[in-house]
Amino acid sequence: MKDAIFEEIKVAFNDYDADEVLELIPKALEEGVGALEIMDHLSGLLEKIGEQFSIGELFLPDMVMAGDLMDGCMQILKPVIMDSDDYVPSGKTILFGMVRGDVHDIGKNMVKMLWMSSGYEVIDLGTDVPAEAFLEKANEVKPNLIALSSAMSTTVPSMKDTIDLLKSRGYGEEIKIMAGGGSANADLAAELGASCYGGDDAYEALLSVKQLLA
Ligand code: B12
Repeated sequence: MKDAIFEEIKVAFNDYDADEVLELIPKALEEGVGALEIMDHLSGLLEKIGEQFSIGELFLPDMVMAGDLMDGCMQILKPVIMDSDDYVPSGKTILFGMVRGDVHDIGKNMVKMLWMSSGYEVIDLGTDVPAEAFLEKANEVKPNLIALSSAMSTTVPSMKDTIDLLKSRGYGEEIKIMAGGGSANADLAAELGASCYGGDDAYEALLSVKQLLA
């Protein structure tokens, strides 16, 4: 059952057939497929489109259409995920954003959604956030954690600049700095001087935060 509907979603997604995809998502939910599983499936489809872009089989407009379509899907999945049994206000605040130069926000929004649905307050600075803006907001709100996301290898230097600036002002000790996003991994996070790597996907990001802010 799940395989069949996932295949239908895949075909419609790859055709950028928004009407069809946006009908299939609620249908999958009705059939009992979990919202997180659907989100995972859609992420895989996006990743494939990214791979085809990188080898010149697809082009920028494809990524734009796929990104818009994913946004539409997330609008349907968001209330389901936010209506989580896991919700217990934690009283903990996470300062979050995409580093300077990076406008990808689908992954960040997924992570944010899972954190919020588990009771964390997330202050989302959005995309293309300069290091100084992270510092200014951190000084203002004194978060329990600062989480940085970078989707591209080209914005890794921005992540480094942000970590350097934050550490020069005392962050990274008591208030940890977490690195994540498509271009990050555990080795890179250590190399950049982050306090930790938050994980490969939104679910791992949630587990890391639960552990870190327990
Ligand atoms: C959709 C898309 C776009 C859309 C973005 C729309 C949007 N609103 O986000 C648009 C069209 C705008 C776009 C633009 C560009 N893109 Co683009 N894009 C993608 C694509 C296909 C999907 C990204 C995505 O949403 N993935 C799905 C999400 C769920 O995955 P994710 O972001 O990795 O997030 C997950 C994890 O990383 C993790 N996570 C995320 N953040 C954090 C943070 C923390 C703390 C933690 C713990 C975890 C975590 O959890 C998330 C959920 O599971 C990727 C391909 C790919 N492999 O990802 C390319 C990709 C990222 N783009 C790429 C490129 C090159 C570009 C452009 C430069 C293209 C151009 N020539 O203009 C521009 C750059 C714009 C900019 N300045 O940022 C390259 C980057 C290559 C590189 N250098 O690393 C990729 C990898 C495609 C490729 N294979 O070549 N893109």
